[in-house]
Amino acid sequence: MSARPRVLLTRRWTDEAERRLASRFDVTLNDKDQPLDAAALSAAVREYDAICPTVTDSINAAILETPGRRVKLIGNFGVGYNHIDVATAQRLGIRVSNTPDVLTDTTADLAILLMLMATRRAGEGERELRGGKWTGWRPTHLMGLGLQDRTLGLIGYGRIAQATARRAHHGFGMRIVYNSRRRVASAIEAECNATYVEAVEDLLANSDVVSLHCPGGAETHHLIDARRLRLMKPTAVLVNTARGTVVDEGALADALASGRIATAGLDVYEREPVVHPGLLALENVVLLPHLGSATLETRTAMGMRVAENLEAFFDGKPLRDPVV
Ligand code: 8YV
Repeated sequence: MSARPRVLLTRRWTDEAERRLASRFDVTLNDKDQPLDAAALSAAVREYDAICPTVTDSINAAILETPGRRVKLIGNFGVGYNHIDVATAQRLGIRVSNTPDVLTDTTADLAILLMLMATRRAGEGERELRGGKWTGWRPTHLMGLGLQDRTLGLIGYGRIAQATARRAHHGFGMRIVYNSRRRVASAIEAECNATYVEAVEDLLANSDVVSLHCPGGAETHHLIDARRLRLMKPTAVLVNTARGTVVDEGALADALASGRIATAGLDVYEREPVVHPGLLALENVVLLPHLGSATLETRTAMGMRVAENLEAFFDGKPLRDPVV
């Protein structure tokens, strides 16, 4: 048996990140880059000292409780860890780490991209042009909504929301309001002149753009449902770079189809990679395939951050990014 800890990467990573892991550990790569099924994840729990999953792996209680368990650390590739049953991991003494910070700016950029694409009808325009349906310039063609002096309402005000607020406020002149479990320090509010709104309902009613930045999981499941969508302005835009489960997709498709809200920009879905057919049928929604952190440098940095956590753990040092 190898003296080096056995580590499984459940998906392919960037070359540089895979090389770093392989230089220190006995690494198994997923050559086909297909999501692992429950049987393969259970086998991994028995066979590896550390598993490095992504959002496409459901590390639930049944997987973690696999008899004959060898795994000691789940080094998640990503900041969000709603696909891992961390309470069960904690109970079993399995450590869990994640990759905060390194994807903050990249994901905030994507929130802004969705905001601009949705408000300026970029997807509609490109489909029209590529479909050979563009008849030429005219004053009333595909008119959108400008962001200057509009109000951006952020739900959740962690790292990514704050980075989005900085771009929107200092770059586009937007007013910033936010709702989160806890009000942030006044120095953080001052950076973007952000106003805390205690009730989600008030934020929805008063925002031109609503951008979601809360974690996924049971607590935020369908936080945006039919009732709350009805509170939004008919001209409003909903942006989701957080987790698909935060929004009731069926209710959102209805709200967009009936014009109860104007448009939406989505990067995440309730049942990825399946997208609600009601959304696919609409022109007034921008749909991206979970690209929030998808730049070469960020995906490498995420892999390096997982490596730092694994190295610390197997050197007997504190985890850099402990979840539990
Ligand atoms: C990742 C993300 O690409 O880090 C997260 O929480 O949503 C994405 O940026 C993906 O989740 C990796 O597992």
